[in-house]
Amino acid sequence: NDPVVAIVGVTGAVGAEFIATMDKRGFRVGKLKALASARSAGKTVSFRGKPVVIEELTERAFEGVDIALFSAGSGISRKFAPLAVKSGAVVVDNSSAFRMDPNVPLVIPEINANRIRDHKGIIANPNCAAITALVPLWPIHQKNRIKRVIISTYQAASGAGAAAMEELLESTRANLNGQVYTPKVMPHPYAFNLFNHNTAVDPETGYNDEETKVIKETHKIFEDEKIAVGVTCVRVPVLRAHCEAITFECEKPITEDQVRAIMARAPGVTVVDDRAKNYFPMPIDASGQDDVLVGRIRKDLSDPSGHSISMFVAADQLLKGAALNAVQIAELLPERAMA
Ligand code: 11C
Repeated sequence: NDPVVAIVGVTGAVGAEFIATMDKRGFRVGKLKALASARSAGKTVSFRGKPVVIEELTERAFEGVDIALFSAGSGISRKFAPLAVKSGAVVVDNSSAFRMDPNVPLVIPEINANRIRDHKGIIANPNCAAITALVPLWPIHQKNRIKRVIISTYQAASGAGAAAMEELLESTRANLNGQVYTPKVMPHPYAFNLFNHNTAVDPETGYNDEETKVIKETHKIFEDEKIAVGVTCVRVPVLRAHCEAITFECEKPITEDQVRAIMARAPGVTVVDDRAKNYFPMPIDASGQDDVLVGRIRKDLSDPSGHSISMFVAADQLLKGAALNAVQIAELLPERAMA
């Protein structure tokens, strides 16, 4: 018997990608339960060519569910994930609700798939800005420990959900038509602009929540509390796929050729690094792709000791940053093998 799979937040941008990713990867599903708020109950989503009626997310919605994929925000996860576990389901949660819980594995399969077996019902999917940086950094860290990394993000609208994507389109149209557009989703005008990531800024440290997540999640996933992480997270007017400028310093000297060779073999990475054509990772190329695109691999000239490298990466925030990573985790669940 194939597992009964529930998707919580099926009408969201990640929810739609859960369905597409399971379909694309041939993920075996006995029955799909499409769960969302009462507002969407009764509507349908299409899965493998058949309509599935959306049900309201309630406390009893998880009866008979084997695997539950959550992407409906931290509040929903905090309330309903424990209920799903109580009903016997294994939860793969996209929110930040349980990521730092020591009893919850925080998993990027290319890095720490072995942690999945430690789960006690919930496995957390990391933040997308963290996934995008860590997939390429991990194989380098394995060969030559990274002591320090500085990450600057260029984050797309998709990270803030379908409504933010719509706001980017609408406000751009309004701008081009000479109309005034009042932001509804984002805290600032989005068209032809960029701004500090739209999460709360800690009044003491000046860091926004997204930056704090990247720092903490790097330590947990790499199981290395000592790696120094500096990060600046910025929202840019791109529809889909995050980019990041990354500079890292290793314990031993490292050359760009060594990094290029490691990247060429790294799981989940495609090298896009053509200096002659000035062709490097772009969100438009990363969109719809599973891999993190890595390029602009070059010596960090600010470190004459030869221990530091800079690079530029792009990854589809809705896929590797969210739905794909979660489905990859679900594929490795023993519950699935037994079902
Ligand atoms: C963004 N990375 O682009 C966020 C979205 O911690 O899961 C996901 C937030 C999270 O805004």
